[in-house]
Amino acid sequence: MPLRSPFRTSFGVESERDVLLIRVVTPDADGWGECVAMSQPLYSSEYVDGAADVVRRFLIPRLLAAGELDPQQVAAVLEPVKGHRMAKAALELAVLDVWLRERGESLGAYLGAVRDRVPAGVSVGIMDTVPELLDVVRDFVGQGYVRVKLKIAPGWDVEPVRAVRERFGDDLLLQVDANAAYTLADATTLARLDAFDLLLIEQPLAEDDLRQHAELAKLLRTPVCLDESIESAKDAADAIALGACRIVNIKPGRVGGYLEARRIHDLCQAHGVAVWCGGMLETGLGRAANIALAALPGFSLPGDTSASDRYYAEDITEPFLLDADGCVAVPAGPGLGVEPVPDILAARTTSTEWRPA
Ligand code: OSB
Ligand code: MG
Repeated sequence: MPLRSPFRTSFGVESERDVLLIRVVTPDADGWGECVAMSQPLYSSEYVDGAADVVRRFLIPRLLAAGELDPQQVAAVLEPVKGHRMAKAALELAVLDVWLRERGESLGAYLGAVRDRVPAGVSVGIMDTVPELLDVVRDFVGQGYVRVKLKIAPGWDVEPVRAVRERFGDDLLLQVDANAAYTLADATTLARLDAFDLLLIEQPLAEDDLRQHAELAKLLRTPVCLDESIESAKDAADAIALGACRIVNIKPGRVGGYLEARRIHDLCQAHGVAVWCGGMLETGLGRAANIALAALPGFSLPGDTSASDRYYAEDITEPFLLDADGCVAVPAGPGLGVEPVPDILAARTTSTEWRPA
């Protein structure tokens, strides 16, 4: 899937999205799951070819050997396989989707959604120059996005953030995401961001630096939010107990699925910790599921749940659109509530494998 424009973060540049989809077929329905693993293991250790391999060789065989099962049992069946949460999440979502479609229930209703639309934020990559960044942010604000997230990295932090805050004013909901690019030794630089009234700073330090995030949090006024560090509800419980974050970015792929994502939501809600729904440049399939999750009551901050055209000139589903209030609609149909457009999917497909039960 070619991206409309290259997406640059502290860990690399993405110009296209190599998407692994899983389709589960039963006599009554088809179910879809999207794997969020990227082409290279730079955001986390998973990568798309590795995900395809573990799904093919270890996950599907275990699932088929388990016989008839409900989606709630998928994670337990796959649990002996270590890691590979993005691969597991895709498989669980496909099973959950087909099960819900058979029952005529939407994913949002199943998960406990309390809204029929959710406010959309936008994640803005690192640019070559500040004027270029200001143009891009101006376009997104003009389109109606209710919150802007700037990717930062050492050398691209205080100045771009200052420029955006000065240009767009104090009312713009603004936050930053470092994708683990700093160390505790950078605390004084990061503290300079306190001047710009940011909603949060996302994942400033390495994924395994929970204790150091707790130390950093004491040195910053800006709330620390964790992304890469949180791979499970257990991680979220530890992070909260340590004081490592006040906010959690919930990405279902990163935590092994939508059911674990809901457990993190419930845990954070009980602790008064705000959550929001992250994204991984999903197509309409993964996007539909993220938007359903973002409609749960604890999602009190706008997510990276942008409209399809922020990423793709042509999505593989009917595109998600931004409404006049900067929101996207939660799909109401059975399961994900959207499906691939056959011709578009066929044109984008580079390979398929079929595993009979
Ligand atoms: O860290 O949130 C991140 C995209 C790919 C990998 C990691 C991240 C992101 C984003 C974009 O920030 C979120 C989106 O709009 O899908
Ligand atoms: Mg992030």
